[in-house]
Amino acid sequence: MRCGCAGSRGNETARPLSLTQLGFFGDGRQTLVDDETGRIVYIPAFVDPQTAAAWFDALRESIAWQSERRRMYDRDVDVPRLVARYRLDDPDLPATLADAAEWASLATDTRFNSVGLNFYRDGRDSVAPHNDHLYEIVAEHPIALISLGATRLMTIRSKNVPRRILDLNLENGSLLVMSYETQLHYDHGVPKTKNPADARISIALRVRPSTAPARSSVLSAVEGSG
Ligand SMILES: O=C(O)CCC(=O)C(=O)O
Repeated sequence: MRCGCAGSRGNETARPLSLTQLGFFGDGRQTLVDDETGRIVYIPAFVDPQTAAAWFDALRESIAWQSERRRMYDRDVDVPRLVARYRLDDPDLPATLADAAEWASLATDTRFNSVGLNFYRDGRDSVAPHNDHLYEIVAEHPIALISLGATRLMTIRSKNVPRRILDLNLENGSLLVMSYETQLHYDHGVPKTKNPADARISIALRVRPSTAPARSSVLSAVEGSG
Protein backbone atom coordinates (compact mmCIF):
# COMPACT_ATOMS: atom_id res chain seq x y z
CA MET A 1 0.00 0.00 0.00
CA ARG A 2 1.36 3.41 -0.90
CA CYS A 3 -0.47 6.60 -0.06
CA GLY A 4 0.34 10.06 -1.39
CA CYS A 5 -2.23 11.63 0.86
CA ALA A 6 -2.84 15.31 0.44
CA GLY A 7 -5.67 17.75 0.65
CA SER A 8 -6.81 20.63 2.78
CA ARG A 9 -9.92 22.03 4.31
CA GLY A 10 -10.23 25.62 5.39
CA ASN A 11 -11.43 26.40 8.86
CA GLU A 12 -11.54 29.97 10.09
CA THR A 13 -12.21 29.59 13.80
CA ALA A 14 -9.46 29.92 16.40
CA ARG A 15 -11.45 28.19 19.16
CA PRO A 16 -11.56 24.47 19.94
CA LEU A 17 -13.72 22.71 17.41
CA SER A 18 -16.51 20.26 17.88
CA LEU A 19 -15.98 16.69 16.70
CA THR A 20 -18.19 17.35 13.69
CA GLN A 21 -16.14 20.40 12.72
CA LEU A 22 -12.98 18.38 13.19
CA GLY A 23 -14.08 16.05 10.43
CA PHE A 24 -14.38 13.02 12.63
CA PHE A 25 -17.53 12.16 10.79
CA GLY A 26 -15.96 12.01 7.36
CA ASP A 27 -15.03 15.50 6.21
CA GLY A 28 -11.42 15.24 5.02
CA ARG A 29 -10.44 12.41 7.34
CA GLN A 30 -8.39 9.64 5.74
CA THR A 31 -8.24 6.25 7.41
CA LEU A 32 -4.94 4.78 6.24
CA VAL A 33 -4.90 1.62 8.34
CA ASP A 34 -7.76 0.00 10.21
CA ASP A 35 -7.22 -3.69 10.84
CA GLU A 36 -5.53 -6.09 13.25
CA THR A 37 -2.29 -4.10 12.95
CA GLY A 38 -3.96 -1.02 14.40
CA ARG A 39 -5.45 2.22 13.19
CA ILE A 40 -3.83 5.21 11.49
CA VAL A 41 -5.96 8.25 10.67
CA TYR A 42 -4.83 11.43 8.92
CA ILE A 43 -6.86 14.63 9.21
CA PRO A 44 -5.72 17.49 6.97
CA ALA A 45 -6.49 21.06 8.09
CA PHE A 46 -7.25 19.93 11.62
CA VAL A 47 -5.93 23.33 12.72
CA ASP A 48 -6.99 26.33 10.65
CA PRO A 49 -4.16 28.21 8.87
CA GLN A 50 -4.22 31.30 11.10
CA THR A 51 -4.05 29.27 14.29
CA ALA A 52 -1.37 26.99 12.84
CA ALA A 53 0.76 30.03 11.94
CA ALA A 54 0.25 31.56 15.40
CA TRP A 55 1.16 28.27 17.12
CA PHE A 56 4.23 27.84 14.92
CA ASP A 57 5.52 31.36 15.65
CA ALA A 58 4.82 31.07 19.39
CA LEU A 59 6.57 27.71 19.69
CA ARG A 60 9.55 28.68 17.58
CA GLU A 61 10.14 31.76 19.73
CA SER A 62 9.20 30.57 23.21
CA ILE A 63 10.44 26.99 23.49
CA ALA A 64 13.89 26.35 24.94
CA TRP A 65 14.83 24.13 22.01
CA GLN A 66 17.50 21.57 22.83
CA SER A 67 20.08 20.16 20.48
CA GLU A 68 21.28 16.71 21.41
CA ARG A 69 24.00 14.25 20.69
CA ARG A 70 23.56 10.50 20.71
CA ARG A 71 25.91 7.57 20.74
CA MET A 72 25.70 5.76 17.40
CA TYR A 73 27.93 2.71 17.23
CA ASP A 74 31.35 4.04 18.21
CA ARG A 75 30.82 7.80 17.99
CA ASP A 76 28.63 10.64 19.17
CA VAL A 77 26.49 12.28 16.50
CA ASP A 78 24.15 15.27 16.48
CA VAL A 79 20.46 14.43 16.62
CA PRO A 80 19.33 16.08 13.38
CA ARG A 81 16.54 18.23 14.78
CA LEU A 82 15.82 20.28 17.90
CA VAL A 83 13.61 18.82 20.61
CA ALA A 84 11.74 19.59 23.81
CA ARG A 85 9.27 17.80 26.03
CA TYR A 86 6.78 18.79 28.72
CA ARG A 87 4.35 17.02 30.95
CA LEU A 88 0.92 18.52 30.41
CA ASP A 89 0.45 19.15 34.13
CA ASP A 90 3.59 21.29 34.19
CA PRO A 91 2.64 24.71 35.63
CA ASP A 92 5.06 26.25 33.13
CA LEU A 93 3.41 24.59 30.13
CA PRO A 94 3.19 27.17 27.32
CA ALA A 95 -0.42 28.14 26.55
CA THR A 96 0.03 27.08 22.93
CA LEU A 97 0.76 23.52 24.01
CA ALA A 98 -2.20 23.49 26.39
CA ASP A 99 -4.41 24.57 23.47
CA ALA A 100 -2.93 21.99 21.09
CA ALA A 101 -3.38 19.24 23.68
CA GLU A 102 -6.98 20.26 24.26
CA TRP A 103 -7.76 20.13 20.55
CA ALA A 104 -6.11 16.72 20.14
CA SER A 105 -7.77 15.38 23.29
CA LEU A 106 -11.17 16.47 22.04
CA ALA A 107 -10.61 14.90 18.64
CA THR A 108 -9.32 11.58 19.94
CA ASP A 109 -11.18 11.34 23.25
CA THR A 110 -7.84 10.83 24.97
CA ARG A 111 -6.42 12.49 28.08
CA PHE A 112 -2.83 12.98 27.00
CA ASN A 113 -0.30 13.74 29.73
CA SER A 114 2.88 14.35 27.75
CA VAL A 115 3.93 16.44 24.78
CA GLY A 116 7.10 16.05 22.75
CA LEU A 117 8.22 18.68 20.28
CA ASN A 118 10.41 18.35 17.21
CA PHE A 119 11.80 21.31 15.29
CA TYR A 120 13.03 20.51 11.77
CA ARG A 121 15.05 23.56 10.75
CA ASP A 122 15.26 22.57 7.07
CA GLY A 123 15.39 19.52 4.82
CA ARG A 124 18.58 18.28 6.49
CA ASP A 125 16.70 17.63 9.72
CA SER A 126 14.94 14.30 10.09
CA VAL A 127 13.89 11.50 12.35
CA ALA A 128 14.99 7.97 11.53
CA PRO A 129 12.43 5.17 11.17
CA HIS A 130 11.40 4.02 14.63
CA ASN A 131 8.45 3.03 16.75
CA ASP A 132 7.64 4.61 20.09
CA HIS A 133 9.12 2.69 23.01
CA LEU A 134 6.23 0.61 24.29
CA TYR A 135 7.28 1.02 27.92
CA GLU A 136 6.91 4.78 27.49
CA ILE A 137 3.30 4.79 26.29
CA VAL A 138 0.16 3.36 27.83
CA ALA A 139 -1.61 0.62 25.88
CA GLU A 140 -4.94 1.45 24.25
CA HIS A 141 -4.13 5.14 23.97
CA PRO A 142 -3.18 6.64 20.60
CA ILE A 143 -0.32 8.96 19.71
CA ALA A 144 -1.42 12.24 18.12
CA LEU A 145 0.93 14.27 15.90
CA ILE A 146 0.08 17.85 14.94
CA SER A 147 2.19 19.30 12.12
CA LEU A 148 2.96 23.01 11.79
CA GLY A 149 4.91 24.79 9.07
CA ALA A 150 6.48 23.13 6.05
CA THR A 151 5.01 19.95 4.62
CA ARG A 152 7.32 17.00 5.23
CA LEU A 153 7.06 13.43 4.07
CA MET A 154 6.48 10.76 6.70
CA THR A 155 7.20 7.18 5.77
CA ILE A 156 5.28 4.50 7.64
CA ARG A 157 6.50 0.98 6.96
CA SER A 158 5.32 -2.35 8.27
CA LYS A 159 7.88 -4.38 10.18
CA ASN A 160 6.63 -7.71 8.84
CA VAL A 161 4.99 -9.23 5.81
CA PRO A 162 2.74 -8.32 4.18
CA ARG A 163 4.96 -5.32 3.46
CA ARG A 164 3.16 -2.03 3.55
CA ILE A 165 4.61 1.39 2.75
CA LEU A 166 2.67 4.55 3.37
CA ASP A 167 4.26 7.76 2.11
CA LEU A 168 2.30 10.50 3.73
CA ASN A 169 2.73 14.25 3.27
CA LEU A 170 2.20 15.81 6.69
CA GLU A 171 0.74 19.20 5.90
CA ASN A 172 0.60 22.36 7.97
CA GLY A 173 -2.25 22.06 10.46
CA SER A 174 -2.75 18.33 10.01
CA LEU A 175 -3.32 15.71 12.70
CA LEU A 176 -2.03 12.15 12.44
CA VAL A 177 -3.41 9.63 14.93
CA MET A 178 -1.68 6.27 15.38
CA SER A 179 -3.09 3.65 17.71
CA TYR A 180 -0.88 1.93 20.27
CA GLU A 181 -0.97 -1.32 18.24
CA THR A 182 0.61 0.36 15.24
CA GLN A 183 3.79 0.83 17.26
CA LEU A 184 4.13 -2.95 17.31
CA HIS A 185 3.64 -3.32 13.58
CA TYR A 186 5.05 -0.20 11.90
CA ASP A 187 8.04 2.11 11.96
CA HIS A 188 7.57 5.78 11.15
CA GLY A 189 10.12 8.41 10.23
CA VAL A 190 10.65 11.76 8.54
CA PRO A 191 13.51 11.40 6.04
CA LYS A 192 15.90 14.13 5.01
CA THR A 193 15.05 15.81 1.73
CA LYS A 194 17.19 17.54 -0.89
CA ASN A 195 14.19 19.61 -1.92
CA PRO A 196 14.03 23.08 -0.38
CA ALA A 197 12.17 22.75 2.92
CA ASP A 198 11.23 25.50 5.33
CA ALA A 199 11.03 24.89 9.04
CA ARG A 200 8.53 22.47 10.51
CA ILE A 201 7.43 21.80 14.08
CA SER A 202 5.64 18.64 15.19
CA ILE A 203 3.69 18.36 18.43
CA ALA A 204 3.54 14.73 19.60
CA LEU A 205 0.95 14.00 22.28
CA ARG A 206 1.15 10.79 24.27
CA VAL A 207 -0.19 9.09 27.38
CA ARG A 208 2.87 8.16 29.42
CA PRO A 209 2.74 5.70 32.32
CA SER A 210 2.40 7.39 35.70
CA THR A 211 5.25 5.22 36.92
CA ALA A 212 7.60 6.82 34.43
CA PRO A 213 10.55 8.43 36.17
CA ALA A 214 9.93 12.03 37.20
CA ARG A 215 11.82 14.41 34.99
CA SER A 216 12.26 18.14 34.74
CA SER A 217 9.77 20.22 32.79
CA VAL A 218 11.68 20.43 29.52
CA LEU A 219 13.35 17.22 28.52
CA SER A 220 15.13 16.00 25.51
CA ALA A 221 13.04 13.62 23.47
CA VAL A 222 14.52 10.17 23.26
CA GLU A 223 12.37 8.86 20.46
CA GLY A 224 14.14 8.46 17.17
CA SER A 225 17.64 9.68 16.64
CA GLY A 226 17.02 10.59 12.99
O1 LIG B 1 7.86 14.94 13.40
C1 LIG B 1 7.05 14.03 13.28
O2 LIG B 1 5.97 14.17 12.72
C2 LIG B 1 7.41 12.67 13.83
C3 LIG B 1 7.91 12.74 15.22
C4 LIG B 1 8.18 11.38 15.80
O3 LIG B 1 8.23 10.41 15.12
C5 LIG B 1 8.37 11.26 17.23
O4 LIG B 1 8.33 12.26 17.96
O5 LIG B 1 8.57 10.12 17.69
